[in-house]
Order: sequence, then structure tokens, then C-alpha cells
Amino acid sequence: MTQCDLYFISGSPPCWTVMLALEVKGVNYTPRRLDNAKREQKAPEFLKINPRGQVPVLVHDGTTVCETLAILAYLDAIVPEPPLFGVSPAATALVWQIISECEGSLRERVSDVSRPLFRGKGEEFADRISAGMARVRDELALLETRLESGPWLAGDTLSAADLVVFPVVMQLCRAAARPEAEPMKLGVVPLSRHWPNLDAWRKRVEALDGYDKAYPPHWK
Ligand SMILES: N[C@@H](CCC(=O)N[C@@H](CS)C(=O)NCC(=O)O)C(=O)O
Repeated sequence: MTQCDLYFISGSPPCWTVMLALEVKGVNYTPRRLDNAKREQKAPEFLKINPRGQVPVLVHDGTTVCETLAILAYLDAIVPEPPLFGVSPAATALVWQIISECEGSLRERVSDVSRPLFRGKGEEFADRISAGMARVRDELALLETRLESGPWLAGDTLSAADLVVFPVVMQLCRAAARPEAEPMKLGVVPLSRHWPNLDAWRKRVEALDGYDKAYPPHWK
């Protein structure tokens, strides 16, 4: 494999998705960490790489790929095994359905809950967090039910659906574990008590080869 660089911000769920995919595919890469506090993603030299000033960005063998899902598709094309987008039409559709549901509902709903908590504004936005959490709970319930049919979100094998959803659920868990969130009784952590299937799935992801390497550096 020729030179591969990944530009990322630590703790960014989309970047974590790509890092997990790189590990699952066994792709060696050079991590290029950008400091969000210094707005390095908006520096002129990075804007030459991605004019949108966002990460993740993969640069491989002269090809620059922006956007998480585009990067996953690219990785699947250059390293076909293990396939991330299903091997039958029905499996491919299911993987995309779960990803679309995450992008259309879960990700934003989790941000509504986690953003104020990460900014230390839990008390100020307590009502908004509770309302947002009710909407997140609907999504978690769908995932919990889905995991009754198989170990991975799209069935028997790990897929891009797991890699996309996992960091979003972990972001929620991290926010819900903040002391400020405790009196709000969000009903997220410990996952083992509130969402046992999601907890078992989390452990499966954590057991993947390379999981530790992909873990957000500033969470360690
Ligand atoms: N749709 C994009 C979203 C990427 C995105 O939102 N990246 C965030 C990190 S989570 C970012 O770069 N934020 C910095 C900024 O917008 O200045 C993708 O999936 O790659």
C-alpha cells in the first residue's frame, strides 16, 4: 500500500469511523492530527486540501478524499476485504438504510444532547437536553431491537453501518457520563443496564483488532 495520510480531529465521530475502517481493512496510514482549538482545519494550508475546512480527509497515492462515507467507499474499493457494504443487494440496502437513518436522525439528535454537556452548559439547557434525549431514546430503541437479529447492526457481519453508528453512540455515552448529566437521568449509561444489546455490540466493536489504535487520543 502506498502512502496514506488521514487528517483528523481527536474525538470527532466521523474521524473515528474512518480510523476504525482503516484498522478493519488493515491499511497502514500516517495520522495527521489537527487541533480544533487552534482552528487548524481552517488554516490556509489545510484549506488547499479540503476547501470546506473539515475532517476527516484521506490522502492516498495522490488522491484526496473528503467526507466520511466517500472515504469508506474508497477504502472498500482499494481494499475489498472485508467488504463493508454487504455482499448481496439486500445486505447492501440494509447497510445504507442504517447509515442513512444515522445521518438523518441519530447523529443530530445525539449532538443536541451532547453539545451542551460537553460545553459545561448542562444546567442551562436541561429542558432542551431532556427533550432531545426523548428523541435519541427512540433511535436507541430501534438499534436495540435491530441487535436482536444478529451480532452486528446489519446482521451476521461487521459493516460500515457499525463503524458509522458506533462513534455516535460512544459520544452520547461520554456526554451522559458527565457528573452534570447524572441528575437528568438520561437513561444511557451504564449501557449494560439500559441497553443490553447495544452494550454487547459495543464490546464486540471494542474487541476488533486495531480498536485501541483508532481510539480518540485525547479520550485515553
Ligand atoms: N459530512 C462530513 C462532516 C464532517 C464534520 O462535521 N467534521 C467536523 C468534525 S466532527 C469538523 O471538521 N469540524 C470542524 C469545522 O467544521 O470547523 C463528513 O462526514 O465527513
